[in-house]
Amino acid sequence: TSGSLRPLRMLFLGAPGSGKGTLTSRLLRAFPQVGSVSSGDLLRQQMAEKTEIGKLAAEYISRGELLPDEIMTRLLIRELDSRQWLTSRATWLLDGFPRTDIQAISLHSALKAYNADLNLVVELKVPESVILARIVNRYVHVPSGRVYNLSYNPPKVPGIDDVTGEPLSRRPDDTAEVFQRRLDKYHATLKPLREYYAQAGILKTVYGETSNIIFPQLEALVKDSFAVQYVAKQI
Ligand code: G5P
Ligand code: MG
Repeated sequence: TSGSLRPLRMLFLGAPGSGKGTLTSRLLRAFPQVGSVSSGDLLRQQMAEKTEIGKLAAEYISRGELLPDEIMTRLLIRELDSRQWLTSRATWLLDGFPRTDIQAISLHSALKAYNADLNLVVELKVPESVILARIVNRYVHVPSGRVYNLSYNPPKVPGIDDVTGEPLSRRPDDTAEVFQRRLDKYHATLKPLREYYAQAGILKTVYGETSNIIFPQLEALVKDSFAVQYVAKQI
């Protein structure tokens, strides 16, 4: 029975452009009790508000570099805390954090105290040629983190967010040069992170050239093993 199943606390691992944001939105529609936080979206919101972290983030992000581990860990734990998600009953999904083994270890020690550790890590594997073709067409709505692609999921009105009617923008780190650096960074930091979660016995991998192919695999991983309400038909 669902009574013996655990609440979902999941991390998405995947290269820049692999579809973490896109698949997060789809998962939240299928599993409406689950909440999500994207570290990149948090940083872009701080940048828009021109906070101290936002100013720092702008420098790192524009170069395609990762921000220091301590800063990211503090930011994300503060965010989880402010949403009252540091409890063993909470069910949530993280996109983009932890992304180094040091961040993983820090998050683990913080969550242990609340008996609220991660219990599923899903690595997205999408061919690099496919990813590169997507990025030139990406538009984002910064306040919500919603992502669009001019060919795959275009906004109803060009340049305008479907939900709020506010303007969309391009990401400053989506230029060919910076994007390549982000991909290289990802591959350089992935191995120890992946090993850490494989050791913990919670790492799963899904493969596919499109989010439509990946999504059902993801849905199955969550539906069968976690106590979360499932909405089969999505509009
Ligand atoms: P972010 O914001 O975490 P990345 O680099 O991890 O950025 P990104 O670029 O946001 O990841 P994504 O979320 O995996 O990619 O992909 P997405 O936006 O959903 O999809 C990409 C595009 O493809 C979209 O246009 C989408 O519509 C389209 N698409 C999706 N599926 C399909 C499909 O099937 N077909 C087609 N044709 N298109 C599709 O991090 C940014 C920066 O913040 C800092 C770093 O500087 C980082 O570079 N940062 C951190 N630094 C240190 N530690 C951390 N933990 C940090 N987190 C963030
Ligand atoms: Mg994203």
